[in-house]
Amino acid sequence: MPPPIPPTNNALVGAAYAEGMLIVIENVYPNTVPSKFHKIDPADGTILGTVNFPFNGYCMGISYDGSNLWVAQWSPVNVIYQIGLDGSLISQFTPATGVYSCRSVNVEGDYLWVGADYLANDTKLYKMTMTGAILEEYNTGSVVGWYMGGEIDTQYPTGFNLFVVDNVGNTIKQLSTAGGTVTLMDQFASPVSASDYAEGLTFDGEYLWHNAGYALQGLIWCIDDGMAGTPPDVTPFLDPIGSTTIPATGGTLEFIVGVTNNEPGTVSFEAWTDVTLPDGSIYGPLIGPLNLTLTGGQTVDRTRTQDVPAGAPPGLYSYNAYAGASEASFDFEKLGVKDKFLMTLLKKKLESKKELTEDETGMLAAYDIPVDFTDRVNIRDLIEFVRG
Ligand SMILES: [Ca+2]
Ligand SMILES: [Ca+2]
Repeated sequence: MPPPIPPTNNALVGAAYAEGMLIVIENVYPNTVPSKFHKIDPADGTILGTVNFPFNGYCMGISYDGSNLWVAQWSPVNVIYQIGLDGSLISQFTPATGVYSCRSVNVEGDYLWVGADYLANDTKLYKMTMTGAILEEYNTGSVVGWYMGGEIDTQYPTGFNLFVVDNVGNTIKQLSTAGGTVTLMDQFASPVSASDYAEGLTFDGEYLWHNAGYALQGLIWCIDDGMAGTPPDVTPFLDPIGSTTIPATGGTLEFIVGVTNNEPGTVSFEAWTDVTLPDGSIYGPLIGPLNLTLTGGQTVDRTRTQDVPAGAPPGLYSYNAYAGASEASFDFEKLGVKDKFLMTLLKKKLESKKELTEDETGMLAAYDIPVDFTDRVNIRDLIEFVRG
């Protein structure tokens, strides 16, 4: 995707992802004027808007908390700001990190993970409250040489979800903050050329986005983080009401279709139904796809009917429901003209016999009392008898 092209002396730095837009900071030279950020359409690189910061100077890291942006200013002073997407100032604090200059700011829930640089290979990582109180502090010089941008990748579990750009070695690193130390989980080379600077990093819910300082290659990169999205834990169910055997002349299936959210929180997912035909091919979707949202533990169900026309081929079908990554189904059978013919053959065969076994007597008796021969279970034995 093409980036904005910064004028001479300006540079693109940190990146965030907010409301479907890629946010990229442009530091504006010199540091006595406001820098700005671009709102970029990730589909094609179109600049949707450009907003000045409500302060002067150079920034680096930026991250979105679901409502507002958090940005680290490192020159002429080191301040962490919370600002609106319209550039309005909401809050700010001066981090108590001494000679370590805060560069990489990354929101995780109600906390900030802040990477700070003093000298190359002399860096620190802090966990801070949103008012700047330092909760955890780690020496990370042996893990990250110089923090640039970063982001929390929410597809990875807490403690293993911080990705940062390291200017020393030009790499993107996945850090572990679990167990009271910061260690390197994984790393890969930044695609930014050595003559440029690997700068911003953000996460759109599925992929990482990464940009260069001077845009020398004319690209912003979308990078697979190696983690696929996990569908929500939901269970669809199907319960037929009444017969699941459809006469040769056609009929109607009636059933309850529903889904249970097994997760404690609200989830959204797609749900639909279809039918597997006797030849194995799929017909449908019949219901949906519907975009459903269920609260934690919620079950919804509906009674529905499905017409099966006379022209539907005879044989064994299954009616299927899908929700999230799960599936439920029940079998039903469409009888054909052949089945009627078998019944007639059977009756003739039985009537022509002089002596009948007990079973055969029972079968013939079945013709004198009303039996639901549209229920395939009632005729399966009879068919085998005729064939035998
Ligand atoms: Ca970021
Ligand atoms: Ca992913």
